[in-house]
Amino acid sequence: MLNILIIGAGQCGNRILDSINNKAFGGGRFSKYYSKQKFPSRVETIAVNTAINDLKEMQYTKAKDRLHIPHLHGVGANRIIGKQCFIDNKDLIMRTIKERGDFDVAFVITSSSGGTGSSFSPPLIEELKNTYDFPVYGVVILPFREEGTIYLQNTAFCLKEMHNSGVDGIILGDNQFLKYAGTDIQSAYDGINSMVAERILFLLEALDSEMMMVTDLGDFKTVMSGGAGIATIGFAKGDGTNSIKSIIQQSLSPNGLLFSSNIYEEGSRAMIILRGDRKYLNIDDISSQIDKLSSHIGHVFKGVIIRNGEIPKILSVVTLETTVELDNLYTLAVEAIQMEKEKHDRMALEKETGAAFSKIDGLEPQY
Ligand SMILES: Nc1nc2c(ncn2[C@@H]2O[C@H](COP(=O)(O)OP(=O)(O)OP(=O)(O)O)[C@@H](O)[C@H]2O)c(=O)[nH]1
Ligand SMILES: [Mg+2]
Repeated sequence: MLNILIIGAGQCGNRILDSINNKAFGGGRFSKYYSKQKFPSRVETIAVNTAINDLKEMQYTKAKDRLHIPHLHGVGANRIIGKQCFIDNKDLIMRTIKERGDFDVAFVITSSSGGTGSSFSPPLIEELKNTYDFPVYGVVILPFREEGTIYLQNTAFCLKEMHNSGVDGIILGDNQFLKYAGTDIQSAYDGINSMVAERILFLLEALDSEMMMVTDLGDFKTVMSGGAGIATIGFAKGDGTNSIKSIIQQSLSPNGLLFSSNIYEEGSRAMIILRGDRKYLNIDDISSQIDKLSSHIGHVFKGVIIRNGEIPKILSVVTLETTVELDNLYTLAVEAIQMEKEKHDRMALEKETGAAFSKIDGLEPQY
């Protein structure tokens, strides 16, 4: 049995964590009080936030799993304030984690673009790596591109700092790419959170299952250590009639992935996990499809979990060697940083020259 730690930092991280607990406890509003998590592993979840309201909003996560770091109401997307706030509260956060016991693996979930989660996560991962031996993975949600310059620049710095934190791999999800998940922003968030949660749960189950063909934490580590340290997760579900080959392909297509990538061009290593009734899982078909994939991207691990009566579901974890989409995002971020800097310089100049206010220098109000 594996011991797994999942931390959700900031509002986005908290909400995805809550979605994980929703599915893990069975979904009812009160299920967290009376039912046990449906994990094969021992999973500890901790939500960290500076905004008490974000923590209160969680419905499926126990109160003891919510850690409030007192700092007004969030850090307003300011990563400098966020980083200082992490330093000031590091001991409290690390003590809370230590009290939960030993772990085999940890995941830290956050948005890249806000203030709290994006500034807490890189130093938190660094602290975990310095303190413990287990691998730590970041699960990072990228912003809608039209959300503004501050969110873009935060993303660029958050990802770079996380990459340099000693993290064992970063799994990307992208709000922009997944926005079809809902018709308005709230339903898109809910849809995306649910997609990410479902995949993480599937992954946890696969790492800790009695399988017909085994993939384990060791394989996952090998996959995640491939490529440029960036990965994404694909998922697809059969309908009982489509072939296993086509479901595998679907899980690796833009429809199945959490982040835009042509994995046949950009992929470095992969792990494909198939779950369902034996009648859908023809090993020859699976092997030939996976061999085809290996010929494009190198090594592919496969795991098969037999579930009587279940239609097939497939999870694919793919690490990327290069990513055009991330390059494009960094180009946008550089423009955003320049725009903010020019604005800053203009304001500084205006302050110096006094601009509008200086017009009344030497004048007094007349009545
Ligand atoms: N997928 C998804 N994205 C979200 C959700 N909530 C916020 N976001 C995205 O997260 C980014 C904002 O980051 P938050 O996580 O809200 O920020 P925070 O870490 O709470 O930081 P501060 O509020 O600035 O202290 C934006 O790009 C949002 O689009 C959510 O529930 N799901
Ligand atoms: Mg917030």
